Amino acid sequence: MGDILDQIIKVKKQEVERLKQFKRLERETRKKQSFIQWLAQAEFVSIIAEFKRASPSKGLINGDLNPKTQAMNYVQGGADVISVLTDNDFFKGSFEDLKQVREGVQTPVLCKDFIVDPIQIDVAEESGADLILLIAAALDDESLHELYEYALSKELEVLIEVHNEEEAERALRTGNPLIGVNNRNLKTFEVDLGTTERLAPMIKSAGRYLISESGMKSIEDVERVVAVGANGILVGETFMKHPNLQQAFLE
Ligand code: IGP
Repeated sequence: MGDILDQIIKVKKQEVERLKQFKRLERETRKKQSFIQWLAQAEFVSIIAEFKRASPSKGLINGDLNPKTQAMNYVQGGADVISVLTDNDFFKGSFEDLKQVREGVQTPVLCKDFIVDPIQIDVAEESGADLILLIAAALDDESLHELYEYALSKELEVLIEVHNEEEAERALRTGNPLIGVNNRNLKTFEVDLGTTERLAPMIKSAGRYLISESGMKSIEDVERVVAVGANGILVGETFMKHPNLQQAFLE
């Protein structure tokens, strides 16, 4: 048995087979909300607030919250984007959660999943996503490029997630303007905000938008990543526990 990311990908491939059994009607692509356009004019760090019921490292976080209500709370508290974890096996989320969030908010919505096949992008799009996540650690270069191009063809924006220099280089090579640095190592669950500090110069000097993801619990944490040029922060657990975003970082 490999690490947790290997396990997640293995289960994900079974899910993909199930998704493929439902034949889909071709529909017109929906008009999307652009996070990239928002970032281009943003004066402050943008906030991506995540609907995250559970995680393999933390277990249940606040598993029974209503996705629509929570997303509306997030927006009222100042969130610019809502991220929804749609993985069910390890994070207890679903595409149904994504649909409900979509009903509640006008902001861009990010589908957070372990995407390994275009069919997942179809389902994300149909469920109301404006953006999708692609995790460099979970994809070889060929799949990364193929899925990236497929998402763009559906008029979705893409957040490419990296955790080290090699992944950052691969992400930069796609030309994508939006790069997420995950402070949590998906193989060990260790969190280190130093990861954002280390990779920021590479990403910023290439003229891309930098999103710092995971492990932020205080204003000091946010200040640390903003100091190295983060254009956005992605926060799950802390906001799930304190739906009032203004207070979440102060307690
Ligand atoms: C949120 P946190 O530590 O604030 O709950 O982290 C988000 O960054 C994290 O859920 C995440 C994630 C991922 C989850 C980042 N990348 C990839 C699943 C898959």
